[in-house]
Amino acid sequence: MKKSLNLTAVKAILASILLVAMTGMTVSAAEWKYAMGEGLSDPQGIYATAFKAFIEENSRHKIEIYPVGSLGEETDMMEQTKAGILQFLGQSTGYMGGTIPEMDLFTLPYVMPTDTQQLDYFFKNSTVINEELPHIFNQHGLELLSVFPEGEMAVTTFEPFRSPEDLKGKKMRVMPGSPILVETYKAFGASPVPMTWGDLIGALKTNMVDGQENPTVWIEAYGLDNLTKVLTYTGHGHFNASASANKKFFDGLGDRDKKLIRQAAAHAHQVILKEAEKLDAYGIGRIVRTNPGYQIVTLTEAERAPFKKAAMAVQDSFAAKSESNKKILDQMMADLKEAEANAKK
Ligand code: 6CS
Repeated sequence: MKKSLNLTAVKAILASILLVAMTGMTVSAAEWKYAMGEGLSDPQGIYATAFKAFIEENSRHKIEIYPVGSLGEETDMMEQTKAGILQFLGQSTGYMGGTIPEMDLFTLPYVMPTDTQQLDYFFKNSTVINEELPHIFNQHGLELLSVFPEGEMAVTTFEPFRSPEDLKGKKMRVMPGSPILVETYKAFGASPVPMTWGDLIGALKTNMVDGQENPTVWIEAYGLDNLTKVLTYTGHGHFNASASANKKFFDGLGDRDKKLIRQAAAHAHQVILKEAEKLDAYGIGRIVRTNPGYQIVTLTEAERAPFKKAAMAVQDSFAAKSESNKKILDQMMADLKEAEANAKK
């Protein structure tokens, strides 16, 4: 005998289909992959862990975090994300300028401030990050979620330096995805060597390179102070990282999941910005305590002057590469002026 569904059951089925369609409610739980260029206890790991916690506490979805090395080098991750193999990417901006030229904005010498209050204001309020870069990331198949600071760049070498002349002929390792970092160290008198993080320790041990730059929290965490003799503050740069999603994946989500991801990113952004205010002090504090014989040099304003002069040509070179680069640099300068004015309040 043909069983016919009674009217109530049909109505209930239609209502639940309508509910899912209207709310974009994701009834199925998903497992999303998040790869990053650092370890879980590093700044990018702090961000990713906070992001994961928010997603898993507010949905049935799961986030699998892949720290650097677990899926290959940081250089591979952008392509894996653009291909949709990964849903989320945590990446150092120094690895991105070769693919997204505008991202070399964050590696320009003597542009980013070193003051943590100005940085905090900038990373929360800047037009560059909140309005301009999202469109640029979309053009590259990515959905920008966050850009955040990890600390002032410090230069570690085997010999002290105080001028571009002192750096002449010195092989200085730079992150491998940034034409601007190459131009910067050439302008500083050195011979830049683009190299992934995975090759740097060995290169320092075998004197394949004469020095490198990184924030102190990273220098201390990975023992770079034990592989070099001098740490020099030049004031020329800041280490920053980004978080993004594969755009096709993101666009294919329902409104509810899109909102969930945006809220998780905003939460993780707040968590890492709070932490970022302390990272430099943590880093140098631990170096001084654990490696008391390590030489720390802070260049004077007079010693910084020739480096700053050389940096102007690099900034002009960045702006000259495209109309988009010039536009975003002009906006960055305006955002930083606003950050300087507001941080003083
Ligand atoms: O120097 C590097 O390549 C690494 N430095 C930091 C602070 N994060 C990850 C990156 O690969």
